[in-house]
Amino acid sequence: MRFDLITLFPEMFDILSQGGIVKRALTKHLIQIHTHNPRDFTQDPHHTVDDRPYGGGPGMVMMVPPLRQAIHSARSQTDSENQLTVYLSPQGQRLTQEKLHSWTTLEQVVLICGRYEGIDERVLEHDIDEEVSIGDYVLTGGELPAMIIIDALTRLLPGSLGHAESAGQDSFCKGRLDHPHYTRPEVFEGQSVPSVLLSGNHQAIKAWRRKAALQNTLRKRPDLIDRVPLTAEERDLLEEK
Ligand code: 4FD
Repeated sequence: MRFDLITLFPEMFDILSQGGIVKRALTKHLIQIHTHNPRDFTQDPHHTVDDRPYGGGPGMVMMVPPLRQAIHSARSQTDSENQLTVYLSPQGQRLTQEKLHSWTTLEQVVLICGRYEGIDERVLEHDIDEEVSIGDYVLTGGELPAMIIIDALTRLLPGSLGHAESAGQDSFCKGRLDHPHYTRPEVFEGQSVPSVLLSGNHQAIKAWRRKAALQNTLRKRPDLIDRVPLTAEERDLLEEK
């Protein structure tokens, strides 16, 4: 999978190659990251990429010509038609683990990072497949949301996580939270690890984890249960002593 970032701040993405699972995926050639700066597609002496909004008001808007040229240049760099162009904005559809899963087979993901008040609406109408938001808050640019998409997608690609890791049993699989985790020491400052986890009884451990995950979900994120109602099996699990 290749990621193409349309950004006025390409240096921000250097951090991705400095460590962690994304760096490893780059080294293993599981992913590629390319940046395209709309400023490089300007002709005027000041390399203008933004302008004042028609109709007045505060702030600036990213103008069509350099932005559209940068997007077209990025998209022309692959022969594949298996591409998706995403605009990160607070007005987008909420990013979900489900949406990320549906993107894992793409050849190219083009991520448009807006600055100022956003981009000229005509780019949205003509050049963007999906407008996506990482959550209901406003940032100074789309670069951090784009990095979140790169991070979350990379860890879903086959070969990206090691043996020990694994994206299978994550939080948000099937709309339920993860179970609690414990490691050494067995007792620390009077707090002990639930004894079932030390029992070696793998069936009992599995049952405990499923119940604890469900209790976690009910307590911390009841909205997830509303969306995917309890199954008969889950009801039984909760009623056990
Ligand atoms: N919640 C998000 C995305 C971008 C952003 C921007 C219009 C501002 C938050 C378009 C206004 C882009 C998000 C840049 N802030 N800031 O995903």
